[in-house]
Amino acid sequence: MTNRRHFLGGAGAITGALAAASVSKVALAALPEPVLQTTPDTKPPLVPPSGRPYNPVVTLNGWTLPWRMNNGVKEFHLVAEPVVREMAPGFKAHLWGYNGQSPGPTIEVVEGDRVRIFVTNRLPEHTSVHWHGQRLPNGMDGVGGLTQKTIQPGKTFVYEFVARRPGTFMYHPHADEMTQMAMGMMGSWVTHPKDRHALIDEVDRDFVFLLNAYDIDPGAYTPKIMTMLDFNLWSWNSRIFPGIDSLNVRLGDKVRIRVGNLTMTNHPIHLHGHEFVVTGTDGGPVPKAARWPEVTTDVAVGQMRQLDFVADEEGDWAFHCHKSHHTMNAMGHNVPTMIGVDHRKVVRDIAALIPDYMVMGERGMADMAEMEMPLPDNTVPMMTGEGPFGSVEMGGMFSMLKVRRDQPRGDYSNPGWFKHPAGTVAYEFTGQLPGPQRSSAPGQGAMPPLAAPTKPVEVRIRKPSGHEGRH
Ligand SMILES: [Cu+2]
Repeated sequence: MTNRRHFLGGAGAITGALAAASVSKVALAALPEPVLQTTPDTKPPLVPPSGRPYNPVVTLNGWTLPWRMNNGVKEFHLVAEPVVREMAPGFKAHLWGYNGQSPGPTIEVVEGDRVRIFVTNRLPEHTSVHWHGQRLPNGMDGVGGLTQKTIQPGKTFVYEFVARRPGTFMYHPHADEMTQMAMGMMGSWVTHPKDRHALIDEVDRDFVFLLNAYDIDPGAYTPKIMTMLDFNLWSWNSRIFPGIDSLNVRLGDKVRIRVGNLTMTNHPIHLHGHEFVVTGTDGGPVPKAARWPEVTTDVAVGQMRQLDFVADEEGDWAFHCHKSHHTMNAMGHNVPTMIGVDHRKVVRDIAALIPDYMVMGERGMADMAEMEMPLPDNTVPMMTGEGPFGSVEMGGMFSMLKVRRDQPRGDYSNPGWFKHPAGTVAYEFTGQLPGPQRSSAPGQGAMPPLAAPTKPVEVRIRKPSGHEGRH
């Protein structure tokens, strides 16, 4: 649901008092009313009601910020504030974001648009907004202390510039950045080309999302902001599988997916069943001669990648980060590998002391996905997601590209599970098995058998006390 709340009328609990105290009525009249979002659903594309037309993007589990036209200037109003984000059904996080959600809404404009963005700070500390990748006057770049004073709590700043270059960008604070990005403050920005562009094809479906990561202990609500590398929640637009919506397209659609990385590590993003081409970065369109087909592309920290492909294979295709630990949800990492260990005796001994003790991992970790292990409130299993054939055993940065012959144009709703044509699903073999072929080449590196020592080995040990012992 989209909420339109005016600053003075009926503003929510956190919102009204601060803003009213610091912004005069005259100034308020000049502000476009902030539009807030209360749910994490993927909103339908926002067809531009004014300005130059374009084919709008769809923000995965997000939305596009409406604007107001003021004498030819597109005016947006971002409100930096604490938010509650449902990261997956049953799991809510207390984050910081913009206009009711983390990430903030996507800002969509057209090359050449003059853009005015009001940023109101309802956080308990100062902030600023940096417009990652944009050409703009230095003083609009949003680096607190360097190019502007920070925006104090309760204050509103104005950024204004011309969106000079078409492409995929993002925005995030450049003030107490470590804290504010670890808390979820970020958003996407798309500048559409104003005319047909030699290097930017028109597409039928255009998706955008940001890679982000959190460290939230199972049962807790607030991310640990000091974590540098060992995050336990790897998310797309602050959602984790099975909470990430699928990307639903029609067979034959030209599809674009724009991915930005604001985590602390790189993410090799992998699409099943299709090859794509990286057609653009936050630096702009990639020259045609520099493009090649891929099925995985690494998105490094602080980068955006724009993937184009034709969705010409029907099905439910996995789409995920290829780091296997990034398709897991909150878990402990200090668990030894138990594959092949028969620890029945140990279990009996421990169970005598701790009745609820359970072993895990002697056959791999897949059992974890089906096990009904008691979980604390407000978390999700580390491997989960019910598919048509059982548990998908995934979490974190995992979703699906759903390609359907009968998906109506412009319809982004989930068509349900793919109905495979007869004879096209992997099946169990029940006949007589031929012997498997094994390599018979002699090994080069094998250890030679240990020969028994022919004569006793003498070892001399020097003890700290100074006198020698012979053994
Ligand atoms: Cu990853």
